[in-house]
Amino acid sequence: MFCLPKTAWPPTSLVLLDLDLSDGILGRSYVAPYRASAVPAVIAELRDLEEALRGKPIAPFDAFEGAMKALNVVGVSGMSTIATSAMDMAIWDGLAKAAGLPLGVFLGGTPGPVRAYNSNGLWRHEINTLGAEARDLQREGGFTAMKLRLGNVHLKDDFAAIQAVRDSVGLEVDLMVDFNQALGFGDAIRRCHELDDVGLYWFEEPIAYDNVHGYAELARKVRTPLQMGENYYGARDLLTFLRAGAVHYAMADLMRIGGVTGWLRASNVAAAAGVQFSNHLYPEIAAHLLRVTPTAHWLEWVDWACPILADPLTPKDGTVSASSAPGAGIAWDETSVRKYLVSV
Ligand code: SMN
Ligand code: MG
Repeated sequence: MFCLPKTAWPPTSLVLLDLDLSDGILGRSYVAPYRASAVPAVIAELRDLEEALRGKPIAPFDAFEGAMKALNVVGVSGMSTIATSAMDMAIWDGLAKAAGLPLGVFLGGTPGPVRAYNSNGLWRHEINTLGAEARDLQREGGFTAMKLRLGNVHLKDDFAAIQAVRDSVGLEVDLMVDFNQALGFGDAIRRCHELDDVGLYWFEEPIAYDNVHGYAELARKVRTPLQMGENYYGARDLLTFLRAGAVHYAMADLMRIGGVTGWLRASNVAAAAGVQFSNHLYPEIAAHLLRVTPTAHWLEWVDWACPILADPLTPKDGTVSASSAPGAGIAWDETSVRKYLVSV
């Protein structure tokens, strides 16, 4: 297990997991718990989970249920689910490798592209540079959709940011906007109404991620679809939002939703509710999973893990296709890993 810290935003400390599933099969996954200080806790939980798996059949369902039961004494949300997700993704990777199939095919799907938006930039910073950045995001991989971060102190700066991107890439590009929980409820009502008529694709996380009633109220008041989900844990949290009519679109972060097992459960809950489902980060695995997601929506493309991957994915014509190698296609660039390696 390794940790890979970087300094610039997005601040990424990656925990890389190699799970020895016997017969020479290594299940691999990574999670990005954002802060370097969170890494030792994730690793400690992973060591517990590894101990519990020893000598047992390789069965993701049992491993997942066992982990959630064992870890609920320290709380199901947070570190427990993050570690469980990493373990789960590594097990599924190993099983698909053992079957000699790409993960998405192993799960019953077919290989192929999924439509993607470029999320590799347009952070909330200096407005003057947004136009050039947007153009670069569009060119790299032929993207026709991208995400801009809003929630500036002043509404005029949100408008200016949108204008800068539109002036640069035109109206044809689908523009998602993400507030990253920046607004209080009252301000969100005002801000979302002000921005409702400028043709944005979705409003993401305008308010605190766990304010279900706030989202439900907002969902009734805005015309631009509401999107959220990167911060909730597991299918039950998603169900809470769906039951409350609190979202128009939903997304899941593989580190919080419970890895592949959690994604399969949550995505089918979303599908039953008729809600389109996207990923948050982890595009290498999401490219497989969106092929077996009944209401598959957008793949969020980020290249954060690319520096340590031996075969990073390459977006093409605004789409991403999962690796065709057996498993999830996650292999480490060992030289690069050694360069960033930090012992914990
Ligand atoms: C985001 C937040 C934190 C880290 C990475 C990305 C953002 C997104 O909310 O949805 O891309
Ligand atoms: Mg977001």
